[in-house]
Amino acid sequence: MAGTITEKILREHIIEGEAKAGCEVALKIDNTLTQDATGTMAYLQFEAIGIDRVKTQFSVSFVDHNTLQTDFKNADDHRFLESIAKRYGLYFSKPGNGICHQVFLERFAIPGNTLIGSDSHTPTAGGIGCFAMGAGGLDVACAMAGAPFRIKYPKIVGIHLTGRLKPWVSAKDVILEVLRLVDVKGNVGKVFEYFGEGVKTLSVPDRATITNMGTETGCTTSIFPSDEITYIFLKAQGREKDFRPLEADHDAVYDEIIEINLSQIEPMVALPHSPGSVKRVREVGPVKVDQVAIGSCTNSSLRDLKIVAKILDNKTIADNLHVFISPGSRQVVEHLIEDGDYIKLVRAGVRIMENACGACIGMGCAPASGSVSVRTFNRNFEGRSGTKDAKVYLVSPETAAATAIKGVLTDPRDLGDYPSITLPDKFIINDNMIVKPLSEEEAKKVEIVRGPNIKPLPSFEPISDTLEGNVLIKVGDNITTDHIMPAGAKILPLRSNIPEISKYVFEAVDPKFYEKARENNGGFIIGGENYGQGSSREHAALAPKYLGIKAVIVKSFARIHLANLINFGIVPLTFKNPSDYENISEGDRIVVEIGDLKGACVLKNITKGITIELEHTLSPLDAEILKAGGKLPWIKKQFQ
Ligand code: MIC
Ligand code: SF4
Repeated sequence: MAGTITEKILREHIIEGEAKAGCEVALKIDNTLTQDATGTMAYLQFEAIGIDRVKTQFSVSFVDHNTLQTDFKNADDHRFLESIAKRYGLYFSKPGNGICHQVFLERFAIPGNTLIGSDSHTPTAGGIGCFAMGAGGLDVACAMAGAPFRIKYPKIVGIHLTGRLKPWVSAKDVILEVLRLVDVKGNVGKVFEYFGEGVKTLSVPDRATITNMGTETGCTTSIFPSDEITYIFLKAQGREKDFRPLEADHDAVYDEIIEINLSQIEPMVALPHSPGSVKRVREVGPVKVDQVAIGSCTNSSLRDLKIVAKILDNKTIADNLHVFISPGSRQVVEHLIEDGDYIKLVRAGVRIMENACGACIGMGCAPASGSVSVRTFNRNFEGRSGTKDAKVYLVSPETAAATAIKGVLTDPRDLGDYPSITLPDKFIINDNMIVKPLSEEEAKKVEIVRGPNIKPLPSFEPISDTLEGNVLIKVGDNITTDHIMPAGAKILPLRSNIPEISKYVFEAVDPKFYEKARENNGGFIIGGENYGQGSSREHAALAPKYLGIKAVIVKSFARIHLANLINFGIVPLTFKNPSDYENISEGDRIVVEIGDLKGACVLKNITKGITIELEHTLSPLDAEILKAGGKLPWIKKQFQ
């Protein structure tokens, strides 16, 4: 049967449901990944389900986000995660081994497999032809317990690549061009599948940069074929046995096609504060820059850092700025050292940080007040850098390096000849920071270590048919999970402590939100389009739930956040007529009749004396889960 890559992989993994766009399907999940900031919750939930060992082909637990150890909290979490991995049969990648997505791509990802990860950039593995999706921690816990993962069968958008990138233009510019075309909203339920001759000109790490930042479009995932280039990468990683060819058939039919001629792409930049505000670097002009940061799971591969080293070789960074580099993995660092690139970076004046998420999630390297930071990352949401009034621009490694030399946002083509780099036929393979799963017998003897930072999971009650309360906050379009539940060096260490972290919900949007939620005994959130875009952090649902949020009523939701709301028993509703958004204000008293959530609902605005029609996209199963008070009580029952 002819098909796209997506159809081929999904066909092999659908356990239940119809392969028709918009219909719910249950997928068998081959692999899972977690990172520390979402992982502690995911494993507390896995423990609560009560399974003795992970049931996937393999699962990996990484530590890459909370690596600053300013007190016991993060270190406690690391120790907990290591003991959990040993107890339940997972691989454990130690802090310092690298960013989960980069290490997963190098050492674990398998073409044709399904993967879910408790991190929204899990689609990075789509660069190798793996069907990889971000999910809430609870969904990952369920997959580890052997339960299928449910999604709406996607619409498949074919991105037809022709031509070849010109010198100084790289994969990051391709995904920025995609974002310029499709923006950060309106892509829920789509898979972006790349095909065409242009694909053959991109290496696996290039492809992974594109699928990584594809997350910012809000799609379910992005995927590339698995072809001879994939084989070369896997062979260089000593993993050729994991190769499997996987390409769309010539007569494959896509729901929509986007044409991109790689030869016509120029250096691009996403302006503050959205990855979708994309322009050509040339159009933006020479903005004065205070900081350049290179790294993150988007642009920290060996190729990316080698090109930066080549550009900075025998140069000095401009006087007016500071440069940080966070390599993606220890494999990348070992190569930079062996190949003599590390010294080039150090000599140029770069501050080389740990191979971890670091600056990308505000774990250090926060810019100065009101300053401009040019970064190779994937997100530039307001305040995410750790500095509320900083302006963050997103660019390619080439543009970042050119900017570092010139001191102003610079089109790298201004530097003259494009340096050439060579990548190894065989990467340095050193897995000594990956702890392998123990045998079943050994695993049973492991004691789980819980420090005082790990608080038990809160439990929630079934939901009644009528919800009543006050509107606690009304927000606009494109609210990110960073707005709802901020990250950064101060708040991230509280991820394993829901009562404590809930004090920071909406902190930057309304510093009084926590008090209001407490005084009103919970209530409602009203929002616009694309509510909950960005991170997969389930804390953006779990902490509001803990504060008594009953329902979130918006114009539209981002996919992972919608699933997280259902998982934690907050009712996600949308306006039937988006203009009704205007008919509710903060402080209004409202009553929502949800009944059994099988059909539409009605909202009575008691303060304004009006009635508003609401809708939802909940399947009967979602409704059942919600009414039970969330997925944990529901899944526990299934396994009993
Ligand atoms: C992010 O990039 O926002 C994060 C931090 O990696 C999150 C996960 C988290 O909040 O822990 C993500 O992308 O899902
Ligand atoms: Fe880490 Fe940033 Fe990637 Fe999130 S986007 S996984 S914080 S590097």
